Amino acid sequence: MDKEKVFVVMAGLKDNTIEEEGPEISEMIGLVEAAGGEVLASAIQNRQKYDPAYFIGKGKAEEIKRYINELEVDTVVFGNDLTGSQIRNLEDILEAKIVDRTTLILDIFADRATTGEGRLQVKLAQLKYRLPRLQGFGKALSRTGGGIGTRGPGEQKIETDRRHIRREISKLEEELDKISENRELKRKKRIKSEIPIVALTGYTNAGKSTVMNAFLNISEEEDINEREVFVKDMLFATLDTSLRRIKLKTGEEFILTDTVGFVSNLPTLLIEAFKSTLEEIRYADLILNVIDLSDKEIEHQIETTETILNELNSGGIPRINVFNKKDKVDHKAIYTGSSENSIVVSAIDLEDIELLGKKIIEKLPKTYHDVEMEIPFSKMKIYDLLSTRYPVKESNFTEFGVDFKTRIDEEDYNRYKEFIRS
Ligand SMILES: Nc1nc2c(ncn2[C@@H]2O[C@H](COP(=O)(O)OP(=O)(O)OP(=O)(O)O)[C@@H](O)[C@H]2O)c(=O)[nH]1
Ligand SMILES: [Mg+2]
Repeated sequence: MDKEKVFVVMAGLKDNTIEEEGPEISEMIGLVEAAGGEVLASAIQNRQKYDPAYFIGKGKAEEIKRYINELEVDTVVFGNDLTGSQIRNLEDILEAKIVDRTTLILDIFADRATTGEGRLQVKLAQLKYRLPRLQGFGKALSRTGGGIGTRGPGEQKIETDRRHIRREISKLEEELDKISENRELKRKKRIKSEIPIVALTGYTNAGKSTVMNAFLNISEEEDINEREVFVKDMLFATLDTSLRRIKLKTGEEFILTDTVGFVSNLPTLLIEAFKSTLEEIRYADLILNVIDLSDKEIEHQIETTETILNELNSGGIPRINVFNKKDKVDHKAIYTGSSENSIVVSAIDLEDIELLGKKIIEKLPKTYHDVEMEIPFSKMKIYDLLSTRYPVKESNFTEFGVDFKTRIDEEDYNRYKEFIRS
């Protein structure tokens, strides 16, 4: 099938301008491609304020109309969000399908969502976004019937009845609440199990899922094939959260979570819809923030990720910045901040992942285990050492040695496993 031909339009404001070939435009091109379209050309306009009727200037719209006639464009994608009446007015002038930024991103998500929860979340976000824009979308989308901007899980046609949509929204919210309660229960169970949680975050396509799979590869567990997660060179390959238990050779364990990637101006509705998915990040003991070193727009990538991590209130969680894909760049050009909180790796190099594993253990708040131990008389030195290091309770001498309860850290737990009775 031929790719949908797209013209990208983006507007900036005087104190927040857009450049002709700047990072915002290349991000938009990536998003259009992720939605299955092909960008033929783009236009930008920096304005004092956005035009209430046409978003960009009417003159600019007319100029764009001439280009799109020439190029035989199917769809005009705006890199900003539009109101219902702006969509309608632009459609009248441009005589093409108009898709705005949030609609485009939701469309990609609709295409990618595989699990029940992901699909419900996307559908909810789509309906909420459409509700105040029905007039605009109703007309714009019925014109071409299909393609970018029209995808939705389990949806045949764009629903235009307000009451019906509202009912649908409450139904979806109820269903999602139930799933979220269930998730909460599971989370409590995990917290009780005392295994620390490490969350992967970062820009989409930075390599989060690749890091996850690399850890599975060096993990002591078997049957990793079944447990590997999906990796692909595309935006938003991952939409759902996966949790995997990782056990390092040295015995330390943690749960690693992989979740949806970030993109700049991630629509608020989408953050809201994916709240319970993104919440995994807030409950983490440590964040592994993956950054793609080979990205030409690395500063934009870092800025975006920082903004979203702030919005998720994750400031208090210890963090390691993982600068990834070092195999794709000239080392001399790398700037990665302080080495205390960052590491430069290639996720496809398992030695690098081992080093990252070490760093994770260093950074993780120490975990303690309540244990009952029995140490034979021949190893009394160990008892002496442990009793100076930790408070010892209920110690009793038996005919074999000493029997006691205490609370020890992960390292000693692994070191003296043979003496632990429970
Ligand atoms: N050369 C190189 N490629 C890598 C490295 N790490 C990941 N990649 C590639 O980068 C692409 C994206 O990797 P993913 O792991 O899917 O990225 P992600 O962050 O999970 O992306 P989303 O799930 O889409 O948000 C894939 O084609 C990987 O093979 C690396 O260290 N070096
Ligand atoms: Mg992924």
